[in-house]
Amino acid sequence: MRIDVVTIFPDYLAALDLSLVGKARRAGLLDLRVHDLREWTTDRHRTVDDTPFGGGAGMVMRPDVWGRALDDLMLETSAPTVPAAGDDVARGAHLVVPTPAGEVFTQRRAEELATEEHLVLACGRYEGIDARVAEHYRSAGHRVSELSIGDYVLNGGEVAALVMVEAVGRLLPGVVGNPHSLVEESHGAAGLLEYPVYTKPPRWEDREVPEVLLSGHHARIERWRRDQALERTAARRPDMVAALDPELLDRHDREVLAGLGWQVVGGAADGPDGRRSSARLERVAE
Ligand code: JEE
Repeated sequence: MRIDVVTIFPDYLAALDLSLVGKARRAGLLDLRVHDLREWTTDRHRTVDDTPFGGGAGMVMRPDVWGRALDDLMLETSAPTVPAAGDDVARGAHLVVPTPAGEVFTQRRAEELATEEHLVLACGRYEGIDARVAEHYRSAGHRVSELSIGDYVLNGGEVAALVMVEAVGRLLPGVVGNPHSLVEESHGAAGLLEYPVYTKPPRWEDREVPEVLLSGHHARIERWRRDQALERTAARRPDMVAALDPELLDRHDREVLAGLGWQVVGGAADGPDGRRSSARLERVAE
């Protein structure tokens, strides 16, 4: 996979030389290039921003500078063709624009982006990038994703780009040494938080590792971990419990969740007018 990152702070992306992503680059699995947007300026002051039309605080990044940069980088691989309605052919690079106004970047989005041959990440600063840039590349037939890494405000797109490159990079074939870890993750993606993990020493600061983990009883360990995952998820992420598919819960799971105030409702002829409703988890009032 090739990833181009464009930013006015290329040094911010230096962390991508390290660790897993750095290893993937050295192994030739990831061709990652970081570019300084100012290389595409034409004036003496290397200006990338201007005042917002309509007024308001702050500055906005100019579309002409971004257009020169992205034309160079997005057309470098397969040229885009304006697709016919319903056409789904490859359209050159996929443009990713981190923005606080974007759709949320999730593991699913990371998995989708990991299937692309070429990503271009456009890191904005100030109040962001002139809105015509995303529109233009979309109408030119490129895939364009405006994505936010979460509900908090950053000063620019660089940290979000780091997050996205790391999340996508580790999904590339051959990057994570042990593909078993990725298989376990996609099980975890069945909708629960991870169970707690422990290592040596077995006693530390008067705290013991839970006895069951030292027992060697594989089935009991599995059940204990599942219970811990259910308890954690109920305590920390009730939204994830509500989104669980009850079909994937065994009787013991349901008992644990009932003890935490969650019950399975529906799934029988108990919808409005006696119609069958789909089963779901609901918090019971206490
Ligand atoms: C890209 C510039 C700074 C700060 C206006 C009005 C927005 C832009 N999860 C995420 N948080 N922040 C970003 C992100 C921030 C960026 C840029 C990404 C480019 N900035 C900036 C404030 C505002 N605010 C009130 O609502 C919030 C605009 C991001 C991602 N991905």
